[in-house]
Amino acid sequence: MRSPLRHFKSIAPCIVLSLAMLAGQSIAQTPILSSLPTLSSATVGRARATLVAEGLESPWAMAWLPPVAGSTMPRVLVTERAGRMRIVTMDGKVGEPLKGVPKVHAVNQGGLLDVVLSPQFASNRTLFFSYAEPSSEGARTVVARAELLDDGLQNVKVIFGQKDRVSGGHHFGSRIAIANDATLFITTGERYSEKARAQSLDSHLGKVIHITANGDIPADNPYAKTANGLKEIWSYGHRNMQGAAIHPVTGALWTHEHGPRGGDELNIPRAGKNYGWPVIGYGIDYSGAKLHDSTAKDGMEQPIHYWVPSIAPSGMAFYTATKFPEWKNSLFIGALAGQHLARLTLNGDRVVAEEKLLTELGQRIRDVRQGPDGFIYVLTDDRNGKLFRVAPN
Ligand SMILES: [Ca+2]
Repeated sequence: MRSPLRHFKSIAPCIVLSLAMLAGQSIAQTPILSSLPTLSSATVGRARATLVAEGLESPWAMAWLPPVAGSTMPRVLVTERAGRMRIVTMDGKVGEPLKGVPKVHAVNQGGLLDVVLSPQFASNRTLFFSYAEPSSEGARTVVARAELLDDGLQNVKVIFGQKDRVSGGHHFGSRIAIANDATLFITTGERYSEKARAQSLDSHLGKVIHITANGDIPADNPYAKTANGLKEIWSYGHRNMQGAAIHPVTGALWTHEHGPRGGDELNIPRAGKNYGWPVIGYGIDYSGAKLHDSTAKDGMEQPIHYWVPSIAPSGMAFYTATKFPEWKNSLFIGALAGQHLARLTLNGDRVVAEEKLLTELGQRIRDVRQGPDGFIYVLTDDRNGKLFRVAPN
């Protein structure tokens, strides 16, 4: 016999879904720049979010631009996965798509992905962006450099492309982090169906890539002077990395990666090291089947932090501003499936606490960056994607 409780359980997901839809409608109708209700909870962390702009279709990444001459208003360059870049100003105006963006493989997780500015952007107008590049033999992750004009890109040049072209639309990575010596770290994915290639040094799948701003090979790459592996490889044994940032004190690259069902990881990838996928890990297959014999093995590195269940991390930013002292030594990570902004408290290279912020938004967080004003900004992964300014509450 069906109990009342069981009946409630069967309709509960519908109630939750309806509430989520209502919440989505109320946010969508909120005028630009108006404050959302203060978000606070004793159990899930303390932050508030203010809507800055909306109407971005599946935005993926943002990079802060200097203000235009005669203005102090911050501007941010935003990518949309379908293959568009737009400039968004802090008064909520969303610009027209920039010209000159190459054609992208906008299928499932593929499309236009990350964007970062050259450290010399003020003088050379140069930026770097990653995307899934289409071809008749399958798609691959590439990184291009270009110069930004008022209405678009010029001199677009691919400076890295994966050797492997694979059909389908999963696990392209990718993020770009510029090291203190102006070289580029690029995170990739192993294309899901090709996970064994994450362990192959003759493949660019499931690797951290390290190149110069011209696409040349830095002298400290582990396979720069040997025939044992592709010269662009920095580290291997990764799954699908959608977060990368340079530590503000040590200068080391930090990355995170999606696990399967459980087993998302935070790593500090070192040159020539093996991060284990798909041999070791903390997750199981989506079907529930066992994936790994063990969580550790000689010759394979351990993550410095991992998530079970998965939060599906995307975007990452160290907090280096002085505006909010309570966020000092924090690492912010967006959560897609987890629908929150994770704030990890660090002590050196150790994670000592984790707080879930913005759970009340009920949004998939695709990217997180520190703004020039010392606030944290997030992009939501949605057909009506939004830019929020975030502050402690
Ligand atoms: Ca690993």
